[in-house]
Amino acid sequence: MRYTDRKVAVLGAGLSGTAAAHLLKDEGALVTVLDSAEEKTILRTTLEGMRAKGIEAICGPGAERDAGHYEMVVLSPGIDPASTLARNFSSRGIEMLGELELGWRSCGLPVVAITGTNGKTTTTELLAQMLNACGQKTIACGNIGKPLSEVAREGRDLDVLTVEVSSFQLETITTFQPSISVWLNFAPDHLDRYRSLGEYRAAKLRIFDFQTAEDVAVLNAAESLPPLKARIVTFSAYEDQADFRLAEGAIVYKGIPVLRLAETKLRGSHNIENLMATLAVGLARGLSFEQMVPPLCAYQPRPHRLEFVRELEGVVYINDSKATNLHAVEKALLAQSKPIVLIAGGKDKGFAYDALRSLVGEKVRATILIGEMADRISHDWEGAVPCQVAHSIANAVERAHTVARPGEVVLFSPGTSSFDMFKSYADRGDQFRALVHAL
Ligand code: UMA
Repeated sequence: MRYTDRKVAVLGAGLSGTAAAHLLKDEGALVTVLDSAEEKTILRTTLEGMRAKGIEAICGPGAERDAGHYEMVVLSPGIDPASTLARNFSSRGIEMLGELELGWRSCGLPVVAITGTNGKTTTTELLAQMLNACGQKTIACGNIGKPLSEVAREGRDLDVLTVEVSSFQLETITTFQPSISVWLNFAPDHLDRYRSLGEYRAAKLRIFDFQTAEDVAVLNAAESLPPLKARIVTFSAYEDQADFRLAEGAIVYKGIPVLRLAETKLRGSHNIENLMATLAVGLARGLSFEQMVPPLCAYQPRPHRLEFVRELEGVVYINDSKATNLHAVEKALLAQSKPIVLIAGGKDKGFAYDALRSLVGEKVRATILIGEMADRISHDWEGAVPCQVAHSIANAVERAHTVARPGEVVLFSPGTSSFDMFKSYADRGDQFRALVHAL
């Protein structure tokens, strides 16, 4: 057991911290979980489960004491390495690992890692479903919701791991080497964690750091990336020189159409690129297009991503609650052919909405704004489109219903995270859907 008798602190009692703590305990470590939140705010079953296994858990202000007592520390992705909790350890020179790195070291399986500001979850799911259907046993894990440490503990019989990776997870890797890395796209996000866009991008670029010439990098051809050691395969819905490109309603590889878009259930150019990246990974893993196309055509998009909710009085209602940054809203707006009544807004993540001003002016007939950002967005878009501020999601849906005319679409694409008013983007999307059904 590789961590026998090592005194390890795990920071964070969420999904990652809990999985890491159990893995380390199984590997013989003396584990303490530290979480800055008060004990009553943490899932009781989580704490009971850990304590029953002999894992100590310290919550609240006590979590920030006695860091010198530990030999190693494991960080949950949501905890900023610059936070007081994390700096208590790094300032003492204590070895620090991210949860992704910990899980990777114990998995012993090849990894396909997928990053990008948008489309990570769809591509991860699409790829996992396709690989399994083609006989390559895999599981979708990582940022999608199943920490690598949990996968490592389960010890399943798998051929490869399909891992969604976030910039937060990549910040703390030290050996993580995907045999295939996918870079879907890059756009402003998480400016509440990073001091600049460059810092966010640098964290994401770490996905390539430990790859060698034996590995593959699947890249969006429209992105300019630094020189990489891995073998490069490119895709793009816009660039003609890409290995996977778009022509006459089909994805084309080396001049040959391999997938007709009308046969898939995914819509929008961002989803075409997600499909291209998936095909590129499959090809790199030795699959033929004949094998890959049927499962890709069978894939049903997840809820909250341009999800059709209903048509009422000639108005189509779409739930795109997963749009937690402006790039995602841009894609959602571009995917619509009808005039739009847009519901947007939410938590202040540190960016302004003025980047969307001209596109909104072109495609949106009216906006209803919610949450912390409502007044600022209204200011950013003043003169481009009529804006109303709603005091709740129910009020926003009512207003949209009143404003929208037959032949238009009500698009709920917030453009930022949900935590000012909801538990998660899923909770936000579920509430929107229920309110629309109740109209
Ligand atoms: N905490 C502290 N001190 C702090 C900050 C947080 O103690 O300074 C504690 C909190 O009280 C909480 C715990 O840390 O108890 C939460 O840790 P966490 O935020 O890492 O959450 P997890 O439940 O472990 O979820 C994480 C990912 N969350 C983030 O990166 C913010 C999940 O991605 C991921 O699914 C999960 O690990 C499993 O791998 C979510 C996400 O929003 C979906 N990701 C971002 C995104 O996709 O944009 C990156």
